[in-house]
Amino acid sequence: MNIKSPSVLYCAAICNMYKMCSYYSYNDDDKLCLIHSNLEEDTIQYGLQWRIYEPVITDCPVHWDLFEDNCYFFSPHERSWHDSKVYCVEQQSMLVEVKSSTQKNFLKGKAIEHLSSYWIGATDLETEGVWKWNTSQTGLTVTDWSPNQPDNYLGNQDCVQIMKSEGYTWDDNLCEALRAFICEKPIFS
Ligand SMILES: [Ca+2]
Ligand SMILES: [Ca+2]
Repeated sequence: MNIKSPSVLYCAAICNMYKMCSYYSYNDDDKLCLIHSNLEEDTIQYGLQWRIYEPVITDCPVHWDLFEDNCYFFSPHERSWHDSKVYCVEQQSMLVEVKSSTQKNFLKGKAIEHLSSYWIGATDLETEGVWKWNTSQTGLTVTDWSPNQPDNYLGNQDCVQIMKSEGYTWDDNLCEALRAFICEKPIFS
């Protein structure tokens, strides 16, 4: 069975989903992925374009949580929004970007579990009132604003936090405020 796959990493992800997968091969020219239960199988294609890979056990780093193919780090320490972003980049990750309601609920659940407010990756630093995910530079399709937020209080709130005191909904806050923060990176990276 040839599976269309945009990258060898995606092929690895497919292998990871099948218990029977003990090897996978990838054809980078045609962007095709093959899953094998063993190496003797006659489905293995030894054409020049094919390379065979052994699956690696994939898991999140220590202290990171797995949710739907992404790893999340809930910081135990507090930083400004900018310093939080720098910390995430240093860990080959980004300040979390919320793209689905299941992900939003996962993050909220973790914040409740840790009893903490957290910076997330949304800002209106570029244009007041226009909220964007900072790393991907995309607009917000999923939000969880607190009532009467965002309010740009005192004309100086450009960074978004999950706010403990408002039932872990979202609030725009002063970017220099010290908060815990959430980093995100794909499990295959
Ligand atoms: Ca603002
Ligand atoms: Ca606010």
